[in-house]
Amino acid sequence: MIKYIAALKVLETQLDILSDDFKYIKDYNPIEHIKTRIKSADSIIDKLERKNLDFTIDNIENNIFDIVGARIICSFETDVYDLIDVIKKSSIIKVIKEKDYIKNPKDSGYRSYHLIVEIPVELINDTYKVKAEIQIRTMAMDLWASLEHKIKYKSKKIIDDYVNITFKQSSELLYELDNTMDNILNKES
Ligand code: 0O2
Repeated sequence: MIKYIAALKVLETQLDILSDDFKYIKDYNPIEHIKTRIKSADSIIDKLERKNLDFTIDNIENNIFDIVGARIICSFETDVYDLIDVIKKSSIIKVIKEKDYIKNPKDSGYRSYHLIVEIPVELINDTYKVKAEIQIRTMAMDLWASLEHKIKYKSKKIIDDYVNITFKQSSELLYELDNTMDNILNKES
C-alpha cells in the first residue's frame, strides 16, 4: 500500500497548491472543498466482482484506477471546466483519460467530470506512476450524487422504475439550478 499512500500525499499537496493559486485567478474561492481517500479493501473486491475479475494484484493494478481518489467540489460549472484546464497544465499530475459525465450524464442522472491521472512516486528503491481518479463537480451535482448513493446503497428502499425516473428528474432540476447560477455569474452588468 505504501505507493498508494505516497501518491495520495503527492496528489493532496499538488491539489492544495493549485487550489490556493486558483483563488488568485478568480475573484472568489471557486473550490468549495476537496476530499481524498484510499479505496477500502471491501470496495476494491466489490469493484473487481462487478467487472467479473478475480482478486489478484495484476487485476487490481490493471483495472482499478481509483484506489487513490480525490473529489473536488466547485461552486459553479464554469469553475469545473476552468479547474480541469488548470490540472491539464500540471507537469506533476498527468491526465491519461477523461470522462465528461456533465455534458454526457449517466443513465442514472449522475453528473461529474472524471479524470484518470498518473502521479509520480519516488520511494527509496523504486519510482512509480500511480493511477488515481479525480472527480470534479458542482455542489448541486454532489448533492444529487450523495443522496442518490445513500438511498440506493444504504437504505432498504426498493429501487423501481418510478424511483429511477425521479432520480433522473431531480438531476435535471439541479442542473437547471447550476445553469441559472452560472448565467447570473457570467451575465454582463
Ligand atoms: P466509490 O465507492 O464511490 O468509489 P470503468 O471506467 O468502467 O472501468 P468505473 O471506475 O466504474 O470504471 O468508472 P466510472 O463509472 O466512470 O466511475 C465510477 C465512480 O463514479 C463510482 O465509483 C462513483 O464514485 C461514481 N459514480 C458513477 N456512477 C454513479 C451513479 O450513478 N451514482 C453515484 N452516486 N455515483 C456514481 P465506485 O467505485 O463505483 O464507488
